[in-house]
Amino acid sequence: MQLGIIGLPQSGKTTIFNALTKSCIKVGGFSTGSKSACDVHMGVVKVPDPRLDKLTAMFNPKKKVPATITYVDIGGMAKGVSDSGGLGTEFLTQMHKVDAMILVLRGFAGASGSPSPVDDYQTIATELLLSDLSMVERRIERVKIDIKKVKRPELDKELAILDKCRVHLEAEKPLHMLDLFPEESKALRSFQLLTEKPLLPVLNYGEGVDFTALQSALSSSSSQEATALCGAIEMDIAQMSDEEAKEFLAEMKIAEPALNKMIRTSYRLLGKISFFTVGEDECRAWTIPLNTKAPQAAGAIHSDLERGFIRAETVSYDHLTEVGTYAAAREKGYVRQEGKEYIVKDGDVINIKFNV
Ligand SMILES: Nc1nc2c(ncn2[C@@H]2O[C@H](COP(=O)(O)OP(=O)(O)O)[C@@H](O)[C@H]2O)c(=O)[nH]1
Ligand SMILES: [Mg+2]
Repeated sequence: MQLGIIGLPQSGKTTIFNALTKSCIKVGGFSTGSKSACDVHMGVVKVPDPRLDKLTAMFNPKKKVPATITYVDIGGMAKGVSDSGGLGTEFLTQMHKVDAMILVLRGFAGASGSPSPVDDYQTIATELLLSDLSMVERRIERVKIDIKKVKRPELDKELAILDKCRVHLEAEKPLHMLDLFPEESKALRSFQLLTEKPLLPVLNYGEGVDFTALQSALSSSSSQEATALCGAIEMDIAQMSDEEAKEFLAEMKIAEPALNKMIRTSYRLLGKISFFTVGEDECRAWTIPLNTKAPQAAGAIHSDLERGFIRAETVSYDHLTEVGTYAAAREKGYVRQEGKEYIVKDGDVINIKFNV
């Protein structure tokens, strides 16, 4: 899973990226997103999950492998970019690779004045919409020309989908809110439109700012829960040793870094869940979309497991940890044999039986 970090210049994208990935990339620099790949930073982050920690303590494996998210710090968003020649190519290339975007909104007093996260949210949302709209309009023109030359049913279908998108975008609604048939979304994917991806607002607040007021205004205007964190503090915490961080958090009376919450929120908002595999070699968390059937979940581990799937020996995390050992779970009848139609639940501990 890849998440892009976007936002206006100087909103704290690189600061948050550093905090997430424990990197030390220079903050305060300007990036245009158009010149070179150097403007783009990429890092892999382990998803904090206390359940995996507990399973690891139970099975004492050689290795613990958490789920991961790749974060990409993408500069290059600014007001008016979509009419002044469009978004940079490097920006677009990166955006097409991500599953969703985190939109960082400045919630601290900066060089460009007092914070206005709601306006900034609207500005970016509009830029993304306009970029898609111009892409769709250009495509429509092309298809119309092609239709005049040859008669192909696919072209008519494509035109119908594009028109549906155009109407939706003109009503200022992002494409991820458009109801489409599966084959329509599949066709749409090849156009690589930006508003098709979920956009998660994150308020980056500073000292002396009433962030609860900003956060609730933001949540209502973006019609989804906005995460709030203080990028500067998070970056400091990320650069401390584990010991120091623990002390600091206790002093500040914070249960855990706000970043952890942001990581989990993004996981949930993207409709992802985790299942686990356990054993002496490794305990591991795997990421799958909500409502995935057992064979496809097995495919997340290896394609052979999907191809040769026989059944999934399954026990829920709660049941397993309630009794403390796999043998006890079996004795209690908590271990189930699930077939091809089983829908994997968040926290399932699974052992795939397969034959290839
Ligand atoms: N007060 C305050 N300043 C911040 C915070 N996060 C970032 N900054 C500052 O804002 C400036 C821009 O940060 P940067 O991460 O480079 O923003 P980017 O352009 O979006 O990548 C830098 O001078 C940061 O030190 C924060 O939470 N509070
Ligand atoms: Mg930056």
